[in-house]
Amino acid sequence: NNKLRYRTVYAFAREMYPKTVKSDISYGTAGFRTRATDLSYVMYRMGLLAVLRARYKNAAIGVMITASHNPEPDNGVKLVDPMGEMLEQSWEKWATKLANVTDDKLENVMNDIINEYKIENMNDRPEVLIGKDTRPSSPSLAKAVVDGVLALGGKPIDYGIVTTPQLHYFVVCKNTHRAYGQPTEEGYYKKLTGAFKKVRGQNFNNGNYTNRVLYDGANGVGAKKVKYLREGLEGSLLVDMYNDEIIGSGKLNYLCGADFVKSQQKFPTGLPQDPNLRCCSVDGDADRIVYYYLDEDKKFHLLDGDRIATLIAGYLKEVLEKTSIDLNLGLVQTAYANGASTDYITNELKVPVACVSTGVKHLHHKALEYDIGVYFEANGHGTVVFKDSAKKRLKDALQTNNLSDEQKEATDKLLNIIDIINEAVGDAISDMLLVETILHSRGWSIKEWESAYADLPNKLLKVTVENRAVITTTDAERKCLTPDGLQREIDSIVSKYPKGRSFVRPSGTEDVVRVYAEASTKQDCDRLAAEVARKVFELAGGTGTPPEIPQ
Ligand code: G16
Repeated sequence: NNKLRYRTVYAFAREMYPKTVKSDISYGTAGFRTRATDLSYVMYRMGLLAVLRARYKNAAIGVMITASHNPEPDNGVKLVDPMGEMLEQSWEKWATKLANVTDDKLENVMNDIINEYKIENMNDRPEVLIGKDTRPSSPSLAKAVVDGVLALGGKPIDYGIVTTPQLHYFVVCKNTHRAYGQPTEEGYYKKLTGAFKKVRGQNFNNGNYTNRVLYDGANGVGAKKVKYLREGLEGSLLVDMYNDEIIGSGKLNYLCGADFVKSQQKFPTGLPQDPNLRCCSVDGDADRIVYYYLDEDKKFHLLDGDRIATLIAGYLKEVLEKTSIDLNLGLVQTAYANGASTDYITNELKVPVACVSTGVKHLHHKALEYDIGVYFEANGHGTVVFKDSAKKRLKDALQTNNLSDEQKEATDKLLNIIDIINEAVGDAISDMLLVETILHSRGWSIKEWESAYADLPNKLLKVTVENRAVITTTDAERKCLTPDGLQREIDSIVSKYPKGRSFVRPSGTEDVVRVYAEASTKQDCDRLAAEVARKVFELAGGTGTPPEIPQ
C-alpha cells in the first residue's frame, strides 16, 4: 500500500512539479529564496519534507511561503519547527538535498531521510500548517505545498494570507494543545491586545507619550493584518495606516518597509513628513519593525532593532528587580549591532550581551540560554523568550501571599507583558505593542527614547560577485576566512578610521555580498564602507561596476 502511495508521490512530482531549474539552490538564512517562477518544484518537495519532519517530531509543522523583504517577483519558503523555531539546522542540509535532486532520484533522497531518522510511522497523518504572504505568486506556490503534503498523506491546514509570526504562533498553539493560545487569527489578536490593554489601563496617554503611531505596512501582509488588530485595541493605541496597497500592486517593499528604511536610512514614501511624529515600518511578512521620526529640520532619526532591544532589556530589568525574583536576563545581538548599543548595554544597562551569526535561528537559540532572553537583529527582527521555569516562578510567586504590593504589581505586570510578546519568533506587530507599552509606561516621546545613547554612523552596502560562496566567515561573521587576504585588507583599511569597524558576509536571502561599516563620523563611515566594498569587488570576483570611493 505504502509503495503504491509513494509511487504516486513521485509520479506527481514528475508530472505536475518537475524540476525545471538546473542550478542548485540552498536553504539559507530564512529558507529558500529566489525568483517565484523557479520555485514550484521546491514547494512541492518542501510539502513532502514537512510531512516527514512532522512524523519524525510527532507534531505539527509549519510552512511559510514568503520572500519577506525581497522584491515582489521573488518568493520563498521556510519550515517552522514544533515550538515555533526555524527548522533545525541538521535538517537544512536535507532540505537542500531534496530541493536539488533530479526528479528520477527524488525517491532515493526521500528514502535516505526516512532511513536516517528511522521514520516508521509513515501512515500517520500529521498536520502541516501553511501560510503565505501577499505576493501574487504565493497562491499557486501554496497549492504546490498542499499537493506535496497531501501526496505523502499529511493533513494540510491552509491559513491563507498571514504574517510569518502568526504562522509560528499557530504552530506553537497547536503543539502546546492551546496552552500558548488559540491557533486562530482571532486568538492571536485577542491574546496580544488583551494583555496590551490590561497593562495600559485607562490612561491611554502618559507624560510625553501620546497614543498615536504612524504605521508603514510596506504594502504587504503587515498592512492587511493591522486593520484587525486596531479593532482589538479599542482606541487604546491609534495606529494610523500608510502603504497598505496590497496584492499585486507591485509596490511591496518598494521605497517603504523596514528593510528600506533601515538599509537606506531614509524616511519611506507615503507617510506625512511632519516633525517629531512617532513612525514605524514593518517588512513584507511583518516579522521586522523599526521606528523613526523626522525632527524640526527634517533630519531623519532611526530607532532600529538595537534601540528596541535596549529599550526592552532596560525596562524588563527594572520590572524584574521590582519583583525581587532572581531570574537572569541576557541580550543577544549580531555583528550588525551598532557598537554604541553594545557599549550602552554593557556599561549602562549592565546586562550580559552575546553576539551570534545573522539569522533568527541563531539568535533565538542563544536567547533560550537565559531565563529571560532578549534578542534583536539591528534590522528589527527580534523578540523576547522566557524559560518555562521562569514563567512558573513568576506565577507561583503571585500565588503566595508573601509579596509586597510593589512586588505583586511588578510580577503581575511582567506576566501580562509576556502575553503581549510572541515568543515563537520576532513579530513586528507584537514588538510594536511592546515598544508602545514601554514608552507609555515611561511617559517618553520618541526623542526621549533616542536620548539613551548616540549611534555611531553606520552603512550597509551590497556588492554583486560571480559566486558569493567564495566568501566564508568565522567569529559570528565578524572575520572572513576566504578569499585569501581579504580579511588582512579589511583590517588594514579599518585601522585608518577612529572607532572603525567593518565586516563582510554573503547574504543568505539575496545573491549579494553584504558590507557593514561604522566609524566615528558619517564621512569616515561612508569611505570605510566603500573601500571595503571595493576590496570585496577586487578579491571576490565582483561583477558590474566597481564600487566608487567618495573623495
Ligand atoms: C531574513 C532573516 C533575518 C536576516 C535577513 C537578512 O529576514 O530572517 O534573520 O537578518 O533575512 O539576511 P541575509 O543578510 O542573510 O540576507 P527576512 O525578514 O527577509 O525574513
